[in-house]
Amino acid sequence: MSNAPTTASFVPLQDGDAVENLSREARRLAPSAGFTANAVVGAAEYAEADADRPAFWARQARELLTWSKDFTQALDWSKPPFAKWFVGGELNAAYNALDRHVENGLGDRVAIYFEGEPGDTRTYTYAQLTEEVKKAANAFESLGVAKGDRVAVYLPMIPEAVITLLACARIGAVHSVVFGGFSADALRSRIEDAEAKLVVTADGTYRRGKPSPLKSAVDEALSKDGHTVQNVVVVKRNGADVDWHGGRDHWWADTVDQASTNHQAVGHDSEHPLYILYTSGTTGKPKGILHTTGGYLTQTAYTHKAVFDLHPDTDVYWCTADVGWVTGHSYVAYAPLINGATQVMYEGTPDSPHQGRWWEIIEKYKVSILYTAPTAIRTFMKWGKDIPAKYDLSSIRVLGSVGEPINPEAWMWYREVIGGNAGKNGERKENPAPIVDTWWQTETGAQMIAPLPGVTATKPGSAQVPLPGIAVDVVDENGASVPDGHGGFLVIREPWPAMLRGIWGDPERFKDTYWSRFEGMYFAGDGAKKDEDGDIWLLGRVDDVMNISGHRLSTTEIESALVSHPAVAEAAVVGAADETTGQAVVAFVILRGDAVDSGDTIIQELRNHVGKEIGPIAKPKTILVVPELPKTRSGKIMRRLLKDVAEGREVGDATTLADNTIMQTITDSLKRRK
Ligand code: 6R9
Repeated sequence: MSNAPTTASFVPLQDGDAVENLSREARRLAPSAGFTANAVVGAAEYAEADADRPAFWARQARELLTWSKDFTQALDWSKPPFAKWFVGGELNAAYNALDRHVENGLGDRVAIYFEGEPGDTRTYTYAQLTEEVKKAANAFESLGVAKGDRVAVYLPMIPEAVITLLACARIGAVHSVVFGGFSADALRSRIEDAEAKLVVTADGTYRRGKPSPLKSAVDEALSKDGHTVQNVVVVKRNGADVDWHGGRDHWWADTVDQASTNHQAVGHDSEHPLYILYTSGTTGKPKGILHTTGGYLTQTAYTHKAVFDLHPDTDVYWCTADVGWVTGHSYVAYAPLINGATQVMYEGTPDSPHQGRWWEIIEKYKVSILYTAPTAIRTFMKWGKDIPAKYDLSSIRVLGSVGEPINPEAWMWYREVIGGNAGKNGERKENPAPIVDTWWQTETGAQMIAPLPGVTATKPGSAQVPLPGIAVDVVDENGASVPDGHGGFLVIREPWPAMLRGIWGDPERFKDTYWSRFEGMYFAGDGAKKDEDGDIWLLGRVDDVMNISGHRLSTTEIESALVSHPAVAEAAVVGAADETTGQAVVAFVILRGDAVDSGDTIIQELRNHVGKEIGPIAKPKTILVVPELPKTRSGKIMRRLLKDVAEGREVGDATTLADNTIMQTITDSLKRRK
């Protein structure tokens, strides 16, 4: 492989083209002249934002949103780290996502093309979606939900998920979505922490052709006293039998579908809470990340327009993220609708009923902007390029990536095989679709680092540049900015509109977690490097947070699930490099003296136990039973050494261990088992 810089718009993928060292990756892919000429955002935005950040965002806020009361100040940063954006302004998120488009004559534009896993489809125009949201808002209000109340949402990827979120936003209720793949226990702790009044769920969904239940987990989560839930609204999705709690449970069809389509949206304060979304941190207890209205909607809408080069009248946009994750909030439920886009929503898995399902959907709806995660791309690479080659993907013009670092091989494959496909007969595009690798977090609310597709010459594997109006830096241990060519910690130096406003019910934890590591800066928890051009390369988490298929899980959370099993005395969990999922969960466990080490049986039981405690995505890929764990003199488990074992490397420096023979004991015991 050649590492010579190139400005060619397309570099074909060579067989065996492996880039072992990211810092040697030097390809540059400039946007085509045609793309740049039609781009909605140009290079001038960087200079405008640099000149006056709050003024830049104030312009975006006024252009992208309709305010029922204009704001008087762009940013109040007088009490850091608690920011207020667009002070004094009032707006309604649902009105901005729906009613105003209908009022502007766009009522017949398709808002959502829904594709269910079994093949059922539904289409909602903006006018129809507005009616559905008004009905849901009326129904929720009639069940006693008022402004400021919390609503827990435990739904699959069906239109009712978006309808529910927007209905909550319309009445000023705060939604708290819990991913449908999380267990009843995880659901209960989130319902209790947020003190939710209403739960919206479905009987179940489909997973790889099989019905998969949801309502039963809600029943289990609410089976113990001590929660605040008064009502449960249930969407009939897969027709499974469900237990029914009269008085508490209501079918969506009997409540929402019957409600009036008249509902007046009133403005809420710019800083009114919009939602809580729980995410894993370095301790066992998930954090309820709080987002508010005006700033969040401004930055999600701006980035959705600028980074995907959105032309709302012609593009068909598809973000594959589940609404249970932040990407499904910002870039499915909110930004595309605020921007008046047409989007595809798909319920199921990429291999159901066959491995070409996504490409079939893209061909069918002529998707032009696709936003997905590296783990999916690597899975498609494994399945082979012959599968997408059977479909006409010529409509695609922008490809987005999010959730974890994308390795250059996957980046080039994505660009060439998906972005370069000009028809099912193997024709190639002269200018493959540009790739935008977008770095951001649940906490940042919206994209922070990403190329602009009509401006930036992209580099395979790098998110590259902070977006206009965003001040990102890489600093050393002491908080000093590192020179180009060096690595360190990723920080954000200035407040940004979509920033989290806190951790639900825990302002101290908000300060400790994000603002105490470096004076006056937000610490993201990621390692990063500036290359010789000053472009940013993300290097993964520097804390005990793992990234499995783009989903955040904490080592501590899984360890505490493991030790809650009676057979386990101690557990240590690491994220080991994995070809497909980025990282995989590897657990080292010490069994209790009286527990019988029955080999595969106990391992299977422990995996299922973690699945029950947290959810199937948290199940360790590998569980290794060991006699000891490596600990420092202060008792801290040295996960670094376990990671060496899990990744099959020579074990690194073990001199700070309290007992430095332990690593030998562990490797010997694992060898004996093989
Ligand atoms: C949006 C989302 C956040 C963590 C973040 C980082 C990793 C996300 C990335 C990326 C490299 C990218 N991450 N996007 N790493 N390149 N383009 O994923 O939010 O679930 O909160 O995860 O994901 O480590 O800190 P969230």
